[in-house]
Amino acid sequence: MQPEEVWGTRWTAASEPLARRWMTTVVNKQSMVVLAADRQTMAGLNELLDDVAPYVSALKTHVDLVEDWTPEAWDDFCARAKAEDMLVFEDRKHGDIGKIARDQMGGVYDSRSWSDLMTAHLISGPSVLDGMAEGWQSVRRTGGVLLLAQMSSAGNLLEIPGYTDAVVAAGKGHPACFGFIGNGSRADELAELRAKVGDGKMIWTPGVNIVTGDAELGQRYGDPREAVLAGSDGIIVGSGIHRADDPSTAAKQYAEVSWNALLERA
Ligand code: S5P
Repeated sequence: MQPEEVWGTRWTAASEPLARRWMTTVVNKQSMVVLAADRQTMAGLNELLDDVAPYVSALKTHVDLVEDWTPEAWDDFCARAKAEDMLVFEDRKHGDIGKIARDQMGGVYDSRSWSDLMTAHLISGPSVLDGMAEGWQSVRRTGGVLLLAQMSSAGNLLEIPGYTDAVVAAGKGHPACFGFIGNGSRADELAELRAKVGDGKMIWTPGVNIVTGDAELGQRYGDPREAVLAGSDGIIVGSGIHRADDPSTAAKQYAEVSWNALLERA
């Protein structure tokens, strides 16, 4: 199938190269799965990648939770993910002023050199988008920011009236904004976010699991099919895959659920 057939108006409206790259990979791999690879050792991460690579279209990392991190091991891990046609997405949740966010993309982890995508809160204002764009430019790369417009955790302050609207207004027309993080655990709220965003930007959703309901430390889970039908363009799945008895089978299942929902939406 061609991406245009599967993605419809989203393909036409979201014409930036990274968005097109994502939508093409989803069609090639028949999977909207963004793997939240929240394991704490390099061996655990590499084993996970071996198990699930065919069913995952993007790899989401938290580089600072890895206990035995080294630049060499990390470069190797990212290279392996990229060879499997995955976008590498560091979930850094930047929130400082633009010039500091830019410089934090250097430092020990040097995330500007290996990440294709990165998260940010807009709490400090739109300079974070400009600063992060400069971060990638400084190593002659282009990346995309996913702005936190909603969160999956109970009691999060992004629910305060007006916040989500302000994030969408700032990100919608900004070239460095790849899209938004929406709340996958509440399909009705997600559908409202999609209406505000329109078709021009991606929405990726954490807080999805085949087992729905309240979970550890305030996390909430909704159904992945419902999230896609409500407008999600990428389902972020962590423990549903990396803590499963058989991560490969679990990843395959999430891939199938997401792909079938995307075809149903088309
Ligand atoms: O609102 C959010 C935003 C994010 S990016 N809620 C989240 O859970 N996340 C991330 O998604 C979180 O940092 C974690 O890496 C992943 C969810 O993991 P799971 O194990 O609950 O599926």
